[in-house]
Amino acid sequence: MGRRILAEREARALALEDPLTGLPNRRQFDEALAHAVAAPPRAGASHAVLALDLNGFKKVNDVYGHLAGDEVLAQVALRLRQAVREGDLVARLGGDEFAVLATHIASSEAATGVARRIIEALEPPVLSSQGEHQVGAAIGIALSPQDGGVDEILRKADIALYRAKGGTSALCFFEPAMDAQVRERDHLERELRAAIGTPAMRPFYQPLVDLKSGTIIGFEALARWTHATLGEIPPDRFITIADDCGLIAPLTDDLLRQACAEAATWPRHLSLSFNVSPAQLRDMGLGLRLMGILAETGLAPQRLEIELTESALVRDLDAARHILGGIRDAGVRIALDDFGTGYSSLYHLRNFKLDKIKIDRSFIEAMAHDPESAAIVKALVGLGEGLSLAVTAEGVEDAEQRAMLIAQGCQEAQGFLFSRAVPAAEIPALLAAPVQARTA
Ligand code: G
Ligand code: G
Ligand code: MN
Repeated sequence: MGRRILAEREARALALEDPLTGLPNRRQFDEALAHAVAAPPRAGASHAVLALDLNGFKKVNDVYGHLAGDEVLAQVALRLRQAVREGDLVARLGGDEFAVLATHIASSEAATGVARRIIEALEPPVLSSQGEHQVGAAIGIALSPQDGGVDEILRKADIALYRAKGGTSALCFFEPAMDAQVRERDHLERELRAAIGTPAMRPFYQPLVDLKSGTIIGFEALARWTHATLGEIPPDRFITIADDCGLIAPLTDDLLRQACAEAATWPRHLSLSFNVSPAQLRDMGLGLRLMGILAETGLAPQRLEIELTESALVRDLDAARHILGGIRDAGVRIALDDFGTGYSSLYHLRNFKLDKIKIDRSFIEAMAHDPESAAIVKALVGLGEGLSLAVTAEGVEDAEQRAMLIAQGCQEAQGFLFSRAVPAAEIPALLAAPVQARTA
């Protein structure tokens, strides 16, 4: 064979093949898919596209290095190829994303069968030169012709994959309703991007109260987004979106700047509590930006308290330790939010030198009629005393709860009994109101 022909053949292979795994690449996958869709299956049968994404692959790269990551990908490629039928195409689309084209599948059950075989094939740990790695997979499935044409089908398998990753089942079929949801989410994401830095996005403030005296000791900033046509969008929803799409840092900086500037105008004994989302505890720049905002707004670090959930700490202990250590040294306090719903581990209380626990409102709500919840609240108050941690009861809604908490020695609380979160303009009135309003 001539040199030129060899070189051409090699160039073509390179253009269609992923060099790391030897699998077909996206281009070859697209060609094969177009080819398959052009030759429709028998009546009742389908071509199935399975979009696949590894779980925990980023961790392999981060912890064991890219070489180990490469080895794992090569092993996974091998297992995928063994798990599918002769004639099915396994491609690597990039990173830890793979796709399978299984043609002439008799039924959706048969597509499920293919997906299950793949999931099972990836269950045993994968070996690299650095050790064993557990990498499962999530799979989204779309079918041709049911789910649309060539340019629709992989996108729809991806939508189903996204659902599978967020859900409890590792495998998920595309459904038309998902398309609408994805569009709605995409719309919200764009609107969120536009809202950051405008008056539509601002913190409200809910007071923290000294239970016995009824005096206000600080405020928790709670994000509020008022959309011109969609109305109030709940923070749970837009914080999740911001976390997912890389907007959490600009959103937090904006809210924190507003809240710190506001808090700097309050009487000096009042503190500001601010929620930091789980995704942010991997953001190594967080500490510096936070210190910058304090300096810029003139709020003393001692007046700021950061609220975290335990799941955030646990996800990446070292990163959390690094980020929190720095701001804590500067005098910022750290509180563990929603305590009792996550790991509730004493290890984290000790290891992170936390300043406060906030007892989740589910315990406060249940306390009056459920002796076990009451016992847990009591135990947490005792724990706080023993470890010199402040304890705040969240979600106090009535006088009975308030009385029980006082009887158990709890000192601080928050909840609708005292006030909802209010806009900054209403804070002076709250501060001026007689304490009886919060002790009756
Ligand atoms: O404010 P509530 O009204 O609905 O808030 C719901 C959830 O959203 C709570 O868990 C709260 O911690 C979270 N949240 C509210 N404001 C913020 C914020 O500014 N940043 C982050 N990360 N979470 C917030
Ligand atoms: O997770 P985090 O503790 O940051 O959440 C604060 C959330 O609790 C906000 O959604 C706030 O509106 C809500 N909240 C504050 N006080 C009460 C209360 O007394 N009852 C209820 N049900 N929710 C409350
Ligand atoms: Mn909170």
